[in-house]
Amino acid sequence: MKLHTFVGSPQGRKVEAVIDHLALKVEIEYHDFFAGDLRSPDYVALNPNARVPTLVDGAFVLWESNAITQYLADKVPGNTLFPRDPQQRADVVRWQFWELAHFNRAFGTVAFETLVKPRLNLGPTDETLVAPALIELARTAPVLDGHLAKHPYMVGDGITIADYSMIRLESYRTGTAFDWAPYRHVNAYFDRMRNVKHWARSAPPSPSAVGARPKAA
Ligand SMILES: N[C@@H](CCC(=O)N[C@@H](CS)C(=O)NCC(=O)O)C(=O)O
Repeated sequence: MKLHTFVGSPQGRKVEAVIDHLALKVEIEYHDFFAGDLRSPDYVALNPNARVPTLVDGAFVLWESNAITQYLADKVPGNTLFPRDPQQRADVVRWQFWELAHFNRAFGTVAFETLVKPRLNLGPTDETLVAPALIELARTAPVLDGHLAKHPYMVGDGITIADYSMIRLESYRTGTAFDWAPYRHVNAYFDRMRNVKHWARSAPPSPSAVGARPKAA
């Protein structure tokens, strides 16, 4: 199997963490986002969205990070990352939909507009995008905080793929123009999960390495 991603891609890091957690043998190709690799005809033929991640397993090509995490977990019998029990499984899927559609969609917009753009000199912050995203983030952060006040992980007593999905933007919390102080359970969860070795190993070596082709060892 082969994973296409770029260094530090939050959606790609979910998948890299799952690969590491399950000790799967997957070749990882890091594309250079800034050189336009994702717009190349070869890559767009694999993923017409021109986004990462994309998994290739023989003739099967799969994009959408949460679908990839489910597919990989299902390939390893008996693992606990994506439980077989229908209710636990639906719970995992529920949080993966929620993070993509609501919480991290809003967090990602605020992080990109207020932190990533200034950091990488990508133009002015678009306040018309930031304003509704802040409203959505303020609506969803208490939901996550309330859940984490009562549960150590998103589902059950251990890490599932829902956790790797939920934490994908944790490294952008500091520096993003949102007041996280009221959400102490979210902060504690992000701090704890940040040190989980499978997640930590997917981290970029530095903020400036994000999106760039890795230097040859
Ligand atoms: N819903 C998609 C989103 C993929 C996505 O937006 N990936 C980002 C990197 S985290 C990307 O490739 N961005 C490049 C671009 O938007 O041009 C997924 O979960 O895989």
